[in-house]
Amino acid sequence: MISLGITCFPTFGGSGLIATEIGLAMARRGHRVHFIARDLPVRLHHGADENVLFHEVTESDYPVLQDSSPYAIALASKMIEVATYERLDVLHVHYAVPHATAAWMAREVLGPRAPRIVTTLHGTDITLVGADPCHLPITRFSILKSDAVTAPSEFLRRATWANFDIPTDFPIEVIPNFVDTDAYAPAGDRARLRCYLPRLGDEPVLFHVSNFRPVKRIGDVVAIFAAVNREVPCRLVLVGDGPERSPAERRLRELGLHDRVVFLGKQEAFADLLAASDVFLLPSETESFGLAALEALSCGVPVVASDVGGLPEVVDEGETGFLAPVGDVAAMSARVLELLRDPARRRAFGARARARTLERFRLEPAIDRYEALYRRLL
Ligand code: GMT
Repeated sequence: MISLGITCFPTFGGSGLIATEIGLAMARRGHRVHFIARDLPVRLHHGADENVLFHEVTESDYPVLQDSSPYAIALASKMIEVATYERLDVLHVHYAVPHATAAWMAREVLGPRAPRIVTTLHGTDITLVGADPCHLPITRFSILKSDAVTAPSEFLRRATWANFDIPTDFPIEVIPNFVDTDAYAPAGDRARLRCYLPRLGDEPVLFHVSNFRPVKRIGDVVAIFAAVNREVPCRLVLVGDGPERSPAERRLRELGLHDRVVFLGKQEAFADLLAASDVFLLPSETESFGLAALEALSCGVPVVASDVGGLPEVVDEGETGFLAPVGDVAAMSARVLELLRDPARRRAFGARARARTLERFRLEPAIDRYEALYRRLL
């Protein structure tokens, strides 16, 4: 039995979902799992499994610290406490910034009693935040000090070596992200879509899921939908929330399209709605992997996305979806129309998407690889 600590951001995002699924799967395999986070991770239903425990990182609010709450220090202290009381064997942190740094601090304090540190990189820690000169030296150091480092795509492995000037013989294991193929399955529920989209007849439905940050290019989602809708009347469902939601809602109203669109906000249970849709849109500026696209493919829904980052490792161009240069709204709209105008082709893409997800991105084989990694370190 491995005593495993897991730290992640409890936000509506792929890294937290992946961390949670790893923890829950390890608990099902009889290991003891301790989540150490600021809040209960999304989709962690605490209490559902006696092998899963949650430890909240609490931060003190001292006036002298002004607006800067020292999260990394509070986290490191909690890691030390949990590692000591629960005799952690492995501490698996998701995101280099600042989680790998906090884990390194904890290890320095714990000395020989310290757990082994596994760092999984997810994207913005490498391409944006960590690569920012004000974070770069400590991010690089924390990556190099981890006992093992993993990345969800070949793209992110190469970006880590390049952005941090790390020699390519420094091992970074690529363990692709995965999806629960039972939860994300082609069994769609068009009737439930109708609850959100009144008067939805046979019109096709486009779908998008994200945290609505600028990197997701929500403006392109709106522009693609508007262009497609001019040719083939359709609907748009958006799941998630974030800073770009308001501008998108405003734009859709300006275009007079708001009654063809529904914003569901942050939702956990949308797989049946996704599976009942026709095309998934992900025109991001960058994605280390694109877990939302994988969830769509698992549901048998073709993806039209940017040809960037790790997306070509997830979406097979011309077979399970289409990829176009970042910002090329015209090309993406044309690809969506191709799929909508040829339902047989769309279904063939969907069937291949499901088959390839089952071949390459199932949960259990990925968990086998994480478990093997933990055992190797011990
Ligand atoms: O995309 C985001 O802004 C959320 C972020 C996260 O924290 O989950 O996503 C990153 O990690 C996911 C899980 O590995 C990947 O699927 C996303 O592609 C990656 N996002 C970016 O690289 C922008």
